Formats: sequence, structure tokens, C-alpha cells
Amino acid sequence: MGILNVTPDSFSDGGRFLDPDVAIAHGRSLAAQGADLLDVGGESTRPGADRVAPRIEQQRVLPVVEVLASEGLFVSIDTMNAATARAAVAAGARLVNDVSGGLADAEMLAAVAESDAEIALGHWRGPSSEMYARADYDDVVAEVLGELAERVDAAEAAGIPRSRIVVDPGIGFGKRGDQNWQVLRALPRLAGLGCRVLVGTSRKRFLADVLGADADLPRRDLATAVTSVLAERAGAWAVRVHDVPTTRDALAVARAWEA
Ligand code: PMM
Repeated sequence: MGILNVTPDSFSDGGRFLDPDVAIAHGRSLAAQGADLLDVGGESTRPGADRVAPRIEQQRVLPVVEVLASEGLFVSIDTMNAATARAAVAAGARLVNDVSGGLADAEMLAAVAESDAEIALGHWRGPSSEMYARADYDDVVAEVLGELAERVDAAEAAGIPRSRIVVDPGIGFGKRGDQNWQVLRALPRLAGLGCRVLVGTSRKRFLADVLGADADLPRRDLATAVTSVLAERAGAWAVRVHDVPTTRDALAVARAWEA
């Protein structure tokens, strides 16, 4: 899954793709580099970020979703707003990627249920402005698995069959350094929920904790490729990355080893 952030303030690529034509060109290029899905988002979820009005979010993402979907590309919409999800699905998005797992907007699960879109439910403990304050766990793995299982149950109860549900452990969302590694080590257990698994480590701070805070983007992208290969080995269905070629290369090498 290639990341297409149409935002002024995402933490590694904010402002680069705010112009719709530039965003569309970048989406095409991610697809040409081997991304099977394009994840279009109009609201930054970086730590400390403020919420964006759905109207502004939609102005950013809808023209991009519409063009890329009309070209036959698999587009997902990264949003916590039901109204944006509905509008993006109408514009051709096939997956709603909600990092809040349907918690941020009470209408979200119903909005997806009434469409034939898929939904990715992220593990989340509150908005970016407060997520680290809530990173308090006795057993991070058990709590993440339990809370995600509740979100899957809620989605099913709203009328979305498990075959249309993807789960995501929400790396960096309400989790500090080592808690992220504990959750990643437990990915096979997450797959045990019976849904496809999506993992997003791309360029995140817990990688810089390993590499050193001065690690530049190429080094973070290499680290992302390593974690993405390990996630695939642990059963992930998709990995969400900024730099598609590096992760594609790493996956090809890992597959050659196994073949
Ligand atoms: N991370 C970010 C945004 N959206 N969606 C999913 N499903 N999983 C993630 O881990 C995730 C996400 C934050 O990263 P960005 O600001 O670099 O896009």
C-alpha cells in the first residue's frame, strides 16, 4: 500500500502533494513502482496534530481519489470521518482506512456497511493530540488484541462481514517505542482474529529510536523495508509505506530466499 498524504503537515511528506495534480502524478508513480493499493489521506495523524474539518479534508482528497480510481487503480481512503468515507467511496475508493477503528465517528461503521467497501480498523486510543497520554498498558499485546477484537465485533454487528474487514495494530498510535516492537512480535496472534492484517511502520519514530534520531529518510525507508518484510513473514496482508521501491525490492529478495 503506497501512501499518498494530501496534507500540509504529515510528518515526513507534509506539503509535498497538496496540489491535486502533483498528488495524482505521485499516485500514478507509486502504482508504477509496484503499489497494489494507494492510500489517500487528507488529515495528518502525526503526534500532536489537530483535527481537520471534513469539508477541507474532502476538498483535498476527492479530486485525487476520483481520478486515480477512474484509471482502475485500487484506492483506499485514510479517514476518520464517515462523511469523507461515504464521499470517497462514491468517488471510487474501495477500502476505508480508519486508524480509529470506527471510534472517532459513530457513523463510520454504518457508512461502510451500507456500501460494498472494505474497512481497515486500526488500534487507537484517542486523537493524536492525546494519544501518548493514553499509552498506558499492563499487557500491551493482550490489550491491543482485545480492543481490536471489540472493534471487529462492532463492525460485524453494524453489518460488515469479516471478509470485508482488515485489522491494523496501529503502530505509533498510543504506543511508545518498545510497545510497538512487542505488538509487532505478536502479529501472528493478530492474524488469529480471522481478518486480513495491515501494518504501517513507515518512517515512524520507533524506527528512529533504533537508528538514531539523526537517521535521514533513506535510512528510515530501509528500516521500513526490513519491518515490512518481517510483517509479511508474520502473515500481514498489506504493508503501508511511503517508499514503494525499497520495500518492493526487500520483498522480492526475501521471496527469492524462500523460493
Ligand atoms: N499510520 C499513519 C496514517 N495512517 N493507516 C493505517 N492503516 N496504519 C497506520 O499505521 C497508519 C495509517 C501515520 O503515518 P503517516 O502520517 O506517515 O501517513
